[in-house]
Amino acid sequence: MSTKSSVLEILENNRGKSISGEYIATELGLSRNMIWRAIKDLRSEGYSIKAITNKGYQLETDNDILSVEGIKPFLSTPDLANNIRVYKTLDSTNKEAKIQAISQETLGSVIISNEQTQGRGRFGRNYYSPADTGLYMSFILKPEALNLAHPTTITAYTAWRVCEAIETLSGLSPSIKWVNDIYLNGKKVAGILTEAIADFETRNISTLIVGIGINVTTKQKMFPREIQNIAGSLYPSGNSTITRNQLAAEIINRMLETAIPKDDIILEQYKKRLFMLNQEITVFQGKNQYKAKAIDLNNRGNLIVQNEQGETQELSSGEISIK
Ligand code: BT5
Repeated sequence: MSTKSSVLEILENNRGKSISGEYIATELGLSRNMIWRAIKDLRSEGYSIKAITNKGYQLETDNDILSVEGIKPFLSTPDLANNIRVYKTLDSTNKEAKIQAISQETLGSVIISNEQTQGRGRFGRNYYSPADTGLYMSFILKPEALNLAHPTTITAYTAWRVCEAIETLSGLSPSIKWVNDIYLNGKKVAGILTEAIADFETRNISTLIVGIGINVTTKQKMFPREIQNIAGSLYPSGNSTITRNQLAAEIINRMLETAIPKDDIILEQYKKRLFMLNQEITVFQGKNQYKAKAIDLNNRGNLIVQNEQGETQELSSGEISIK
């Protein structure tokens, strides 16, 4: 661990409190001068650290820079931090997760980025991922460790857990649009992209990559014109009561919980937050589209709809939009 990282860990653990340079130096077995240099480096990276005479250094509470050190104090088990990698910028955390999964076969790893230059949605669509105002993370998961009857339930599981993390920290009440969108006040504030790495010989899924993108403090006018009417964020004013490190930790604690509940519990929690049941929707499937009513969710997480002729259909993927 570098000096800078060790100093940051102490400051993050004592966020908002003053810690003397002498204490930090003794704790790390380093000189006060080395601590001062680390503080200088951290400041140049954007951390606001107050130096108070006779009291020491204080990391101010409004710092919202993503880091492993900043996530760690909020983890249910500090060891989870060993599985987390945080980047300033990546093309896509899902892409990086795939590369790391293939090269290292890591289990339960989490890739997080402050920005994505080529954030991806489903069907090759883009996910707008500006720096500093969003949280972009991908989990590398092994299906056998998850013990899910249907691997497709992982998207529902993630949507539930992300909503729950947001609810717990912020008191906001997000809801879910089948299959992978999280909404707040009629705007999409988060999306989930689940991808699988399959074994060519056995055709079994060897690894699941679950990507989550959350707009945390992105202001409405920041979104590109084409998604102005669709996208929103948890704190559209830009003033957040939570940090992205806290939110990341809250999601990691839930996603990497040792005992994942059975599929029926996952779907019950997912369905509770689904906002489209009993509503008229338009189903888009490839080039076709038709009007229908969303009736129910089955035990695989498929959406049951009834078309205008009264026939019911089971949608396992494809696109739906609400009229
Ligand atoms: C999704 O796809 O919503 C999945 C998004 C997953 C993003 C995460 S970020 C971490 C990880 N790494 C990645 O590269 N991806 C994952 P989909 O349901 O296809 O929705 C895409 C559509 O959402 C776009 O066509 C836009 O209409 C809209 N959109 C794009 N960016 C958005 C944003 N930031 N917020 C809300 N809506 C957005």
